[in-house]
Amino acid sequence: MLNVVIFGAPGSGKGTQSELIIKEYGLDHISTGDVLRGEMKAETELGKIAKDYIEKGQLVPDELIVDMLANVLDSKKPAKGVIFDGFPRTIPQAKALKKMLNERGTDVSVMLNLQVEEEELIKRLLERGKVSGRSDDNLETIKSRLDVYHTQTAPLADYYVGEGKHVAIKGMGTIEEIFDRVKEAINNVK
Ligand code: B4P
Repeated sequence: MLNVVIFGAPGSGKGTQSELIIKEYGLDHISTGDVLRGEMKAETELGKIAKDYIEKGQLVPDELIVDMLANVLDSKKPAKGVIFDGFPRTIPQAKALKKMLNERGTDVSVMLNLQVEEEELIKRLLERGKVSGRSDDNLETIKSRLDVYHTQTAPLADYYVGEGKHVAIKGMGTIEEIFDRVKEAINNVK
């Protein structure tokens, strides 16, 4: 099984690179952001709770996300492996993911850390906001998302360095240039 965690600040290209990885390697895709937006659209209990957090640029509480992820993982029954996009975002989520995968006889193969300058992140998200209709792609929310990223999510890089799974990827440049770097990193662990 090839299990890839794609990691980075909001707007770093996680969703964008995930789509290319899925095509190239035939992995199943789990994006916690997409699942949450689906729940919000369907106005489920989880969706209503998530909406409050997402619109403030905050993380949805770990317990909710971990339960949600376990359900999605069981419904997929992945054949080749999974790309985890936007999960984990905190150390408790990373530990929960390890446990979930170990219980299913597998583990994280590699964590790709997309590194993009702050100014570029803001530019990309504001640009996306013009067409996405996403309630969190506005300047005020983007700034809180970046704060949350620095305080709660960025420390996860060290966790994966400790696990021997961390690979830094320069996330500036064209989508194709970045994907070449991503493929090189994945092919090294395959
Ligand atoms: P996500 O849906 O994961 O969204 P994201 O981090 O904003 O976006 P992503 O990184 O995938 O976007 P991309 O760069 O591809 O999360 C949304 C919210 O959900 C979170 O804030 C949080 O509240 C909640 N949430 C999700 N997961 C959670 C978890 N595990 N725990 C708790 N809460 C959770 O794309 C950005 C834009 O850049 C696009 O328009 C793209 O076209 C463009 N772009 C990409 N690469 C480019 C390049 N090389 N050059 C120019 N533009 C590029």
